[in-house]
Amino acid sequence: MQGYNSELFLTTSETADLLGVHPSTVKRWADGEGLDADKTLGGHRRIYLRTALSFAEDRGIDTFLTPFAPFESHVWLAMRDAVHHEDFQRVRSLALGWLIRGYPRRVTALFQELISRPDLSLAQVCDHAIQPFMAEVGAAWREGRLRIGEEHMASQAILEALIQFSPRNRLEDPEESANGQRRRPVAVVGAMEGDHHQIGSMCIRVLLERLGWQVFYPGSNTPTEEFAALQRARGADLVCISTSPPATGANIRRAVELLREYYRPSHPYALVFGGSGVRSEAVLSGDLPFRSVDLFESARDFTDWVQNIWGAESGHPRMESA
Ligand code: B12
Repeated sequence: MQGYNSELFLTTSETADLLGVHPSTVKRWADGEGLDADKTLGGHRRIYLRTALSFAEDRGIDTFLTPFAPFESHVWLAMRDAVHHEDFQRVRSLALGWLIRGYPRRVTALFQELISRPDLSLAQVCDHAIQPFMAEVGAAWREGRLRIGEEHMASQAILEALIQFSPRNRLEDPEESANGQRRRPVAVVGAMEGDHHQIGSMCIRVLLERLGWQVFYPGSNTPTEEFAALQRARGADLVCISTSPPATGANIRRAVELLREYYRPSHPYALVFGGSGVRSEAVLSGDLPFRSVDLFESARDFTDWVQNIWGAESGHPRMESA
């Protein structure tokens, strides 16, 4: 067969994933039930993406690519790089192109698709797709390739993609509401006073929610006193404060000093600062009352910490992987 190794020829199991059926169903369809397939020299079936999509359309099967028409093949390749090679370059250039051409809803849909993939962790998507994509958006704006309105649209598109995965937007889990005794760990997550960047803290909010935490989210530019008040009012086990540049070590130290004044041993909690604004000079020493104080630059390191140290120490049931 001609060009069977082209990037747009799918294996039987890739076709099955796309069409939401078992690979044996794809084989049956390919063996005389209307799905055209080529064979490799080794005898393996290969199905051209377009063929699979028009077959799906004929049978009324919706695929994850349906909302992206006419860019199905671009999205297919971008998702394949992301899922199989942890390479998000195609995702980012596709999203940037859509932004420039005025299709922010497609950007939201693309990131939603990434976030919903069971084979990618949310931390991976935040650190390797969302963070570098927004950095590219910032660079494109500085170079004059994007207008400020488009930068705002990019932020909005990403925030919308993330918020879809907040449990408040899902149906209540009946088992959870019926079973009042099992207390979920509680966190307060927001961005530091004076910091209007919201996406980093939103990543951490959704990540913790996925791990089974109950999260109170005051948003960006949250006064330090507000973090303290919310922690006490909600009995939070963890307070996470996001900082972006140009936040400095001095800002973090000031926040720690203030939180120390408000700290009550009757309401113990761990304190975490995170984001591209954390700096090693902010390393805190001395006798601090918090259960712990940590700094993280990435969502991945934070997730490992939450799962390996915090989860075990607090005695909460083992949480599912984010
Ligand atoms: C979008 C954006 C904005 C938007 C924010 C919109 C919104 N609703 O959030 C708006 C337009 C409001 C904005 C404003 C400003 N911005 Co701005 N902004 C950006 C941009 C392009 C993207 C930031 C972003 O969302 N990144 C995506 C998230 C996911 O990345 P992240 O925050 O780093 O989070 C990741 C990690 O750090 C970590 N993380 C983050 N938080 C936390 C928290 C915890 C607890 C943990 C564990 C981990 C963690 O996990 C995340 C996933 O990997 C960056 C460019 C860049 N290179 O980052 C500039 C950037 C951050 N902004 C910058 C500047 C200068 C400003 C302004 C001062 C501009 C101005 N002159 O008005 C103001 C500041 C306002 C303020 N006081 O905060 C500079 C900072 C430079 C510096 N060194 O000082 C940057 C770097 C752009 C640049 N190169 O000039 N900005």
